[in-house]
Amino acid sequence: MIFKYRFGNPIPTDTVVKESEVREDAVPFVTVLEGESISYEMADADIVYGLGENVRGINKRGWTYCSKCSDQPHHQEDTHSLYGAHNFLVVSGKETFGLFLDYSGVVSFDVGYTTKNGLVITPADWNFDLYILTGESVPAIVKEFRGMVGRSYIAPKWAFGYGQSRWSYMTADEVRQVVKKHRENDLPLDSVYLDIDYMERYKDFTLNEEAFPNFEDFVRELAEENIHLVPIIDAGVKKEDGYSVYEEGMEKGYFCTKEDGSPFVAAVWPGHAMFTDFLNSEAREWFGNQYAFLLDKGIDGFWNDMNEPAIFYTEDRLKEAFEKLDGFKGKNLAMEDFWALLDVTGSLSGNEEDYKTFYHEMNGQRIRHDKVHNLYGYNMTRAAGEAFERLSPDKRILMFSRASCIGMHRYGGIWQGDNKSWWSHLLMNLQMSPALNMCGFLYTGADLGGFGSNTTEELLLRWLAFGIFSPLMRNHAARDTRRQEIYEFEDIPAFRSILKLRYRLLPYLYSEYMKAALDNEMYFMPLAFAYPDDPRAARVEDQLLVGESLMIAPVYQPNAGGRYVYLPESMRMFRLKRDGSLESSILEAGDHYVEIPADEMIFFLRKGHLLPMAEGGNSVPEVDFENLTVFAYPDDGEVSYEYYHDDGVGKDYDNPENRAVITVSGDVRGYEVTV
Ligand code: MIG
Repeated sequence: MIFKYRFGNPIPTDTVVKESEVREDAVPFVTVLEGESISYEMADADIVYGLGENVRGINKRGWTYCSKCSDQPHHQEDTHSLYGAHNFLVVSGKETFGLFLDYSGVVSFDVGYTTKNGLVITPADWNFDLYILTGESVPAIVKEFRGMVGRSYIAPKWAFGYGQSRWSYMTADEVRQVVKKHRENDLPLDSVYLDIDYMERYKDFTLNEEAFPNFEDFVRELAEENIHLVPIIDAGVKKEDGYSVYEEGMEKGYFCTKEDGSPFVAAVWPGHAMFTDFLNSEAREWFGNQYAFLLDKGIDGFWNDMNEPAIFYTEDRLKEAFEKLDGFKGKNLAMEDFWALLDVTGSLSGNEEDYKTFYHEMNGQRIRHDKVHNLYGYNMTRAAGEAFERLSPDKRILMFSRASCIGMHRYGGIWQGDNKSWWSHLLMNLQMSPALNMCGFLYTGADLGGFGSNTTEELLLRWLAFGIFSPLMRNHAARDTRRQEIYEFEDIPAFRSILKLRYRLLPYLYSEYMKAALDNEMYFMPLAFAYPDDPRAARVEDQLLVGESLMIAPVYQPNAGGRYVYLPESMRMFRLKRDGSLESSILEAGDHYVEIPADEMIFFLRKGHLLPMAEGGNSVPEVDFENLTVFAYPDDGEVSYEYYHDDGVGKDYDNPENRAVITVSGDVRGYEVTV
C-alpha cells in the first residue's frame, strides 16, 4: 500500500510517475512535527536499508546522512553527502515500512546517530510529499516503490562489457594503444572512455581536432574492433564569444541567472562557465539536442559529469577571498589566524553560499537554486535521455551521470563518483550497490581500482573480482595517478581469467539486469532480502546476492588470502583458477573459512537455482547468448530459470519472446542448452 501526504506547496520533482491520492489522516508509523521533523523510534534490532549513494554499511544505522548532491572526491567514512540525493529507505523489524520524501531541497537523515533508536528526518523547509509504503516483505515494499517511480534505465548490451577509462587519454593514438594492448594481451574490452581532454579547451560538444582528427573515421575504425568510444559531457558551458553553445544559450536565456537577472558565471574546467537551466523544459530540450553533435559522428554512449553542479569558485567569492587575504598581509600570524588563512582558499570550492546566488525558471516560476539543488544533475541527464528518445528512438544510448536524484533512474545510470584506490572503498562499493538498486539505479558501478590515489595490483584484482558482477564495469583513474590499465601490471593471466569470466557470465548477468529493470526487482540484494527468517543473514555486511541464483563474497582486505563466508543454506561454490578453469564443490550451510589467493576468485550458486553460462569472448558481440551451458544445484527434481534475451540495442523490451524458460533436472553437472 502507498500512503501519500502533502505538506505545504511542494516544487514538482517529476520523480513519481504513478499518482496516488493525497490522504488527510494521520501518517502511519512516524511522528510528524510540522515544520520540524519526521521521526520514528526504532527497536534495537531494526535494520534500516536504503538511502542510495551514501557512505557506511548496508544497514544505515549509526550515522547522519544528508541528501545534497556534492562533489566529494575525498569522501570517507564520516562524509554526510555524496553525489546523489536518494530519499528512500525501508525500516525492517518491529514494524516494516518504506518511507520516501519527494522533495527537491536538502534533507538530513539521522539514523540512530543522536540517539541510538531515533530515526529523525529533517527537511530544509516544509514543502514536500511524504510517502509511506507497506507490503508483506522488504523486497515487496521496494518493488512497490519502484513501480511508483517508474522503469529503470536500460543500457545497451555492449555497455555490459568491460570499459577502460583514464582522465588524460590525450590523443586518438593513445586510445588506439589502449585498445591494441587489450587485444594483444587477450583481454576483453568493449569501450574506451574519453575524459575532458577530447574537447577543444573543455568546451562541451566540440572536439580537439588536432588530437582527434577525422573523429567520425576514428569512431568507425574502433567500431570495427567492437570498441565504443564514450565521451564525457560536463555541466558547465564555457563562456567564450564565438562558441555557438554559449552564444545560443545566452541569446535564448537558457542559462541560470543571478538575482538581478544577469548571467550566473562560475569557474569549472573550461574556466568561466555558464550553467544551463535544466529545470526549464525548453532549455532542457535545447541542451539535449546538442548531443546530436556526437551522435551524428557515430557515438552511442556518454557520461555526464560535474552536474551537482560542482563549482570551483565564483568571482564574487574569489574577490571576497582576496580581500580577506589582504587582511593577513604583514600580520604576525597567530595559530588561529593561520588556520583561518588556510580556510579562505579551502572554502572557495562548492561554497554553500554560492548555491544561493543563482536562479532557475521552472514552469514560469523563478526559483532559487538551493531549493531545487538536488534536481540539477537529474535534469541534465533527463535532458540527454529525452533527447535520445527523439534523436535515436529505436536504438539504446549509454548514459550515466555523476549527480542524481530518484527520478533520474529512468534516464540513465550512475557511477559512484570520485572514489580512491582504497580497500575501504571497495567494500563501500559493495555495500552501496543494493541501496542504489532500491532507489531505481540499476546501471551502476564504481571506478574499479579506484579513481584518486595509486592503486596496487592486488587491489585492482580484488576490485575486479567484485566488479565483474556490476552492470557498469569500468576501470577509471585520475590523471597523475599510477597507470591502472590491466596490462600495466605483472600478473596479466590472473586479470585475464577474471575478465573472461565476466563475459562467460554475461547471459546470466544481462538476463538478471533486464528482469530487474522490467519487473522492478533488485539486481544486487542484501542476503536478508532472500533469507528474511535467518537472523544471521540480516547481519551480513560483506556478501551480496546477484540476481536470483548467485551469491558473492568478495575479498576486500589486503594480503588476506581468504575470508569467512556465511551460507544461509547449502550452496554450490565455484572457484575460478588462474588458468580460467572453474572448479566446484558443495558447501553446507553455516560459516566457512575459504582460502582465496589473489589470482583466484569464488562465487556461489544457490540451491534450487540455475546459472546459464556462455563460452565467453573478448567483446560482447563475440559472446554467444544462445548456446549455453547451464550449471545447477537442484534441490530435488526439476529446476527452472527464466532467461531474458534480446538483441541488446532495440527497445522491444516487453516482447514475451524475450523470455525463455530453461528447465533441467538431475545432478550438478553442466547441461548444454540452446535457447
Ligand atoms: O574535477 O573530468 O568524477 O571521473 O575523470 C574532476 C575529470 C572532474 C570528475 C569525474 C572524474 C573525471 C574528472 N572529473
